[in-house]
Amino acid sequence: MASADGVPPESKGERIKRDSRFLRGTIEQGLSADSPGFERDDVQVLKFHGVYQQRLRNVQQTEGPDQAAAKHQSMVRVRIPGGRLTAIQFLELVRIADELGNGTLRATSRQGLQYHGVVKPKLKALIERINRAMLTTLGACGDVSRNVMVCPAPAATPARERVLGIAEDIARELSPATGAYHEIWLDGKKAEAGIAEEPFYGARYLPRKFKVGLAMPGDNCIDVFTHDLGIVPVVDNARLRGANLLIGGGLGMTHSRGDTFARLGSPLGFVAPEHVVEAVRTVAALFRDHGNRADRRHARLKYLVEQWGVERCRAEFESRAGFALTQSVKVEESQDHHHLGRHDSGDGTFYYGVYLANGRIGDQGEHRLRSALQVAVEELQPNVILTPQQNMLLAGLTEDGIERLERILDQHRVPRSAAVSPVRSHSLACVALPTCGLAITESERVMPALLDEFEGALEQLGLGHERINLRVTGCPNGCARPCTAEIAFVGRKPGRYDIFAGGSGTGDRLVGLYAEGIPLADLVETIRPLLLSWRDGRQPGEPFGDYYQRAHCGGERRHLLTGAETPAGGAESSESSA
Ligand code: SRM
Ligand code: SF4
Repeated sequence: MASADGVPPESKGERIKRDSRFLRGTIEQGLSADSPGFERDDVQVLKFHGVYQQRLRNVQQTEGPDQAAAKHQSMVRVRIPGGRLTAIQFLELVRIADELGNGTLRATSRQGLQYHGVVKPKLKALIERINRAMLTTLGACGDVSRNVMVCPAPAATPARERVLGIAEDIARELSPATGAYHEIWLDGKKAEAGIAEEPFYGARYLPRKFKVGLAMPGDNCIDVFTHDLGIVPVVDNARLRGANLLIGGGLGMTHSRGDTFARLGSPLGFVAPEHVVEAVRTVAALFRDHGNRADRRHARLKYLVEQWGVERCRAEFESRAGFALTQSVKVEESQDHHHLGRHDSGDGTFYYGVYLANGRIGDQGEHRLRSALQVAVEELQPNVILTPQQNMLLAGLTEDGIERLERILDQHRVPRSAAVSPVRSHSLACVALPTCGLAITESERVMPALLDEFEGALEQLGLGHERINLRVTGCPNGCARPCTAEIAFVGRKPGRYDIFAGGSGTGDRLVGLYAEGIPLADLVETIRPLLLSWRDGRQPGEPFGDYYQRAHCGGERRHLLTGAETPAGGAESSESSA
């Protein structure tokens, strides 16, 4: 509702940002105070610094200081454009987890890394150490441009190198510029009054998070349609000719709000390579100036794109950018490669994708993944690249290096990637309980058992060799991108999930609701008849998601949560000319 002067009221989040003095708030005072946690407004501001104050949920609360730690601990997210790390950086990040976190690292679905269980007295040292490793947590969360994703396959062609360079430029260009981060965590000099601290973002930053991802030709492992701005490079003779832009993707929904929805990016147009960074900046500026600042549930770019329509988005874009958009160029269909196992990088070296099981890097009994990675990275000094599927590539290896790596994995009881089933290697689960404050159900912790059961069902049906991508989340916010999966289980009520189906390996189609409120123990049994009907009714080579759409949806598209017809243009697949 607009106020008397016609200006829409701003949400509480907007007020907190504006009053925070470019992300300072009272964080510095909070750090030295005796209390185990931070002030309420600072908790919001801290997100821009990559820090989420959390409490451990669904665990027996302990006594004394441990109880305070369980109630006030932090998740800290490292922003790593394209997921690229040196061996030295990776080894230091692991050491930091041991010394200042809970001993694990979590590779995320956007090629970042998270620490969990960081208590306030260790927070500053942890962030300082991350920065000393030439990495940052600034802008890993908050209403800014988030970690820029890029297909992780090592760059061995001029086009790939160029795309990588563009991703780094976008990340640099849209990083918050405030001096607050240095002041608070790195004892930097206090900013002088009157300096324009955020020339691009301004005092209120963006209305909400803004996500950019760059695919590679033929490879959609980054799920390019799900980003606020998806970039699809167009390559001719190994050279980058330009890029198609997809605007307005996003997956977050709220169960109780039928007017929230998942949306795939719509083709905006084609730009030359030298214009890509400016194009991203222009779209971010449109979002900054016109996004909804009154209702955070509607503050993502996708709602502005819905409201304006793509034609108006194009017109507004061109009125600001110093160049015109041309028509999107037809490109080859892209698949969601997981990059696991051994691959030739094309430059005389090899890379190997290690399966991390929902991104959690830790030692568990005999299965010593973290130790295996430490030994391998120490000895082989590879480049380390995190993937959008929460896995990790070790790159720049010789053939002997690959063999040595496989032996190290065996010694630590870590499965070689070839031994991981197609279903498991394409699966994703979000963090959820016990740390995520928004989780309704379990996800990461139940995924291994769910996958065992799912694989068992596929085996029994003679489908054990088939690949289906299964994604699980503890709520409808979409952190493991369930809305583009072939099958998704999404937390609905404690212990119960909605089942969705019908996404595709090419990522250009949203799922539909198949069953509601199914208990965890019944999920696989509920989906079994569908697997059976696919086995018996599919056309030769027809993937599960395509079969489901053809046989069960008849092309109809419904709101993912309410079952109502989707708004015009919303929750629709985009043209394949992306
Ligand atoms: Fe997410 C909020 C974890 C990728 C959509 N996400 C959260 C928070 C911070 C919970 C919170 O706000 O209190 C979760 C922290 C859990 C924890 O304890 O660690 C969280 N999101 C994650 C990660 C770690 C999931 C994972 O298992 O890997 C991913 C971190 C990526 C990174 O490195 O930056 C992660 N989140 C995503 C994605 C997937 C993507 O970006 O490719 C999405 C869907 C795409 C999108 O943004 O539309 C996603 N997360 C959300 C949303 C819904 C936003 C919306 O538009 O409504 C929330 C809720 C919010 O922001 O209020 C959310
Ligand atoms: Fe938490 Fe929901 Fe994201 Fe899972 S999808 S990490 S439960 S916000």
